[in-house]
Amino acid sequence: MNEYCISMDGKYSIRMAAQLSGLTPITIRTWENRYQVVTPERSGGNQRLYSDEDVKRLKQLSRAVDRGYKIGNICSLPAEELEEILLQSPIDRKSPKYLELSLKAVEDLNPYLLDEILESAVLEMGIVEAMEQLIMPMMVQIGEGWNRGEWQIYQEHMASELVKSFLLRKLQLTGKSEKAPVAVAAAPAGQSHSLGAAAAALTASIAGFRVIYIGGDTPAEDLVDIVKKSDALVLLLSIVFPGNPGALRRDLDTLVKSLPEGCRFLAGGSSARSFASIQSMEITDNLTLLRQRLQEIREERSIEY
Ligand code: B12
Repeated sequence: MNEYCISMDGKYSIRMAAQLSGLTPITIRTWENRYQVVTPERSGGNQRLYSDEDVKRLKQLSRAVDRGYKIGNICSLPAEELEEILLQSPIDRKSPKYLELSLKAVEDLNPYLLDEILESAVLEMGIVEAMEQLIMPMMVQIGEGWNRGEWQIYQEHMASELVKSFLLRKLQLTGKSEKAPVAVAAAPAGQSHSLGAAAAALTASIAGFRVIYIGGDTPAEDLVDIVKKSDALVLLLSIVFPGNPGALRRDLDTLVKSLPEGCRFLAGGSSARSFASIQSMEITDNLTLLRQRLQEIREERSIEY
């Protein structure tokens, strides 16, 4: 087992437990030694192995500490009492200003801190809300700042790469079921803006789809091919940048004509509305609506079968 892997019997390494609970491995070890918050099993090689229950407990404690409670005061509370505390504590009692903190981490070129801030935001807000209210607005603000000459291109690059790896890491952790309907997520030819596609991919995964994330710059004919090969129920196309609008319109026409009849074609991204006249391409303006729409599509499909 390597440090990130889940063991054969569904147990997590300390790295994975840290990632899932929003803590660091050092904090987990300290809490175990000082307060016996969990007692993980050990592998043959004496590595810690955490169960789902252990991770759940760590996550609860982490959320309570985020709200200002001292670990020493809450470590022995039963799960129900902890949940009570979490429900009663206003979410923003000690709520960090995530957007400001994230922008500062980008300004300071600190990808490790940015990653930690995004993890905390996801734990507190949920992944779709964190993408919608923090991660994508942060990217838009960086773009605007760069346009005004206030940010350097390398700051935008660092943020884009970190966000992309963050979203794809989360995607790997969700929606792997072989039986789930398939969604393909991409950005069209000539478009290297792939973060919207990654965000749409993760949203689909949360909505119960098995997602094939392709990324940016994907020709229409290839997308048709991928959809057919994977028997996808949904194609998600992210149109963030108009690029060459004539060529893009031709690609969208190709998709509408050539996608298999059962495949739903959903588009989004800040330039998607310019192509609203295209029939059979459904535009969804944000990720919350996308999640709802995808859940409806899944339900419709299970009624058909
Ligand atoms: C990061 C970035 C890049 C990175 C992309 C890295 C990557 N892997 O994605 C790089 C450096 C490659 C890049 C390149 C360029 N970029 Co750029 N880039 C950006 C930036 C800062 C963020 C883009 C982003 O991810 N935004 C977040 C998106 C996803 O938000 P959104 O579109 O509002 O989408 C929301 C919803 O619509 C929804 N959504 C998104 N996709 C989907 C899909 C579905 C199916 C659904 C339902 C919903 C959905 O999710 C979001 C949250 O609600 C933007 C700034 C901005 N304002 O966005 C500029 C921006 C888009 N880029 C711009 C430009 C000009 C370029 C370049 C031409 C620069 C150059 N001279 O080379 C090139 C073009 C490259 C190309 N051919 O594509 C301009 C576009 C201006 C315009 N509208 O004409 C912008 C707006 C910057 C600016 N203010 O000038 N860029």
